[in-house]
Amino acid sequence: MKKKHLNRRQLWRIQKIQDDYAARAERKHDSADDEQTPDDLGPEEKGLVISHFGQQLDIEALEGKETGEIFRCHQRSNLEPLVTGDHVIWRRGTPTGVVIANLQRNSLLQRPNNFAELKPVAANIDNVIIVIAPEPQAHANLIDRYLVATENSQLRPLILLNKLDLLNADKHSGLQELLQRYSAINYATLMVSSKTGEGINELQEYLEGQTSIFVGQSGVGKSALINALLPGVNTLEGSLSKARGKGRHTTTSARLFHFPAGGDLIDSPGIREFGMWHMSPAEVFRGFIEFQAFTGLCKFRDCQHKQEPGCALKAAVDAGDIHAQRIQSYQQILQSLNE
Ligand SMILES: Nc1nc2c(ncn2[C@@H]2O[C@H](COP(=O)(O)OP(=O)(O)OP(=O)(O)O)[C@@H](O)[C@H]2O)c(=O)[nH]1
Ligand SMILES: [Mg+2]
Ligand SMILES: [Zn+2]
Repeated sequence: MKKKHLNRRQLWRIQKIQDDYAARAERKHDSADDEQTPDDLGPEEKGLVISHFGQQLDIEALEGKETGEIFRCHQRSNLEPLVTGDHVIWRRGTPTGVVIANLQRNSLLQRPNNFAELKPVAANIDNVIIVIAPEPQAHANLIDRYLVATENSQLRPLILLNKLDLLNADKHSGLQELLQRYSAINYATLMVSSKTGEGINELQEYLEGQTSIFVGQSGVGKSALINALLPGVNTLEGSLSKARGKGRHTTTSARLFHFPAGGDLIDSPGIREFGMWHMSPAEVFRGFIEFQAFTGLCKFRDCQHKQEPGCALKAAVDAGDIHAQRIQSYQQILQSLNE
């Protein structure tokens, strides 16, 4: 390769560009860490993460005369990603405060994003409300994926059928059968309509005093349910299909709301898929609660529960103790771990 000789002016320009670049990076680092000098910041206090948007967080004050008010903050860059429901130590500032520490979490719901990275969704929750509806169509495998996640995080799931007003006995008999399948293995299920209010009181009783997150496909009515449970919060719900992609109010980040009588609800963005690649085959198996009674009963220790002779799960399906669709779902998730 021909050696390139740079003249003095060219060298000077390169040096200047590099210096500018370094200075910019330094400034960026400073602003992410401490926008203000420490003197501009208030004392350390406890707060609750209500929502987060990119680099910024909405923190609710848990102390002092402004308890309950929400302040925009950024977080110290050395902290791990914070999520809705996290308890933190923060300091007020103008225009933005700073979160300087996160307190220990009791629980954490995580899910992979579109870039195959595992992201925390919400912390310190008790219940995961898996919302399904006649429209958009419910997928058993997505429900099962949520159940695997909740079973492995010691969270309590509720399978909630919303849009009961749209339920047509003939057209949606499969959906009712689907719900019965889960109540048969002792999962809590409920049918409601955020539109007519049917079942909303019962749902409220189930949720009050605890922290619950609404999850599920986009358009099933998670935000509408929160509006129905907490009139006046107005979480901006979207309208289905017609306006899809055209200013539809699809939820883009998780947000926490308080019940006046105690307890919290978290609205979360809808998803299309729930990747499970971060889980081990053993964790997936543990996520199917009705399989547990048959652990170790197959003829072969390494039974894959496919076509092997003496498979206890296969026998349970034949005896009507396990639904064939659940085994299918299990196999489908296992298969996806290798993709
Ligand atoms: N008929 C009927 N429509 C409902 C009901 N609940 C919600 N909807 C409608 O369903 C659409 C979607 O509702 P959203 O609450 O925005 O759905 P979401 O689950 O929050 O969607 P994402 O934020 O995209 O995840 C809206 O047009 C609601 O009005 C219901 O009980 N019955
Ligand atoms: Mg929503
Ligand atoms: Zn087996």
